[in-house]
Amino acid sequence: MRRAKQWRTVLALSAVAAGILTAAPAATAAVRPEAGAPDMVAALRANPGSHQVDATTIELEPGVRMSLPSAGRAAGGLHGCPDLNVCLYQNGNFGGAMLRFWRCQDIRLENYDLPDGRDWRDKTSSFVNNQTGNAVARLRDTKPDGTFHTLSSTAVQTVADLVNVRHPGGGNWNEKIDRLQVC
Ligand SMILES: [Ca+2]
Repeated sequence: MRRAKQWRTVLALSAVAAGILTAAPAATAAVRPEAGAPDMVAALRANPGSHQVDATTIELEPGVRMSLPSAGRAAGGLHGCPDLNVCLYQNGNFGGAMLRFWRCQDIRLENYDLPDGRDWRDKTSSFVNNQTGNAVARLRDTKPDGTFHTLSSTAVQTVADLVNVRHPGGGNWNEKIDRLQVC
């Protein structure tokens, strides 16, 4: 009688131990990956081949980076535009997403996408030319027939709202830039 009772107790303890052992791996496997900012995840997905540089910036290709809207972005440079860069902003007053360039090259903005998946063509509302040595950036509005208008910017220049810049083809330069000769 006594022996049978002891046996039942051993079985019960074994069951508890087994429960602990099987529960332990489940607990360690439940570590959750740190979730990225939704805009960051979307920006990386919209630009295949890009990679994250810091909490608010991705590199699209060498010489081309995009910063996401963020309160901390304006901490450095000129409106967040680092030295030697040309920076295009989605919104007026240097707001929204920012696309920046620091190599002399001819850029087609259709090659880069905003976090929402739309490309950057005709999306710029303000810009900063933070290059040096009076470097000239040429911002262009091209037509399907190959003709284009050019807005030349000599460093250092900031334009807070392209609505205020007259376009030679009529109206203003807001949301018309589709190509850029950086320098
Ligand atoms: Ca255009």
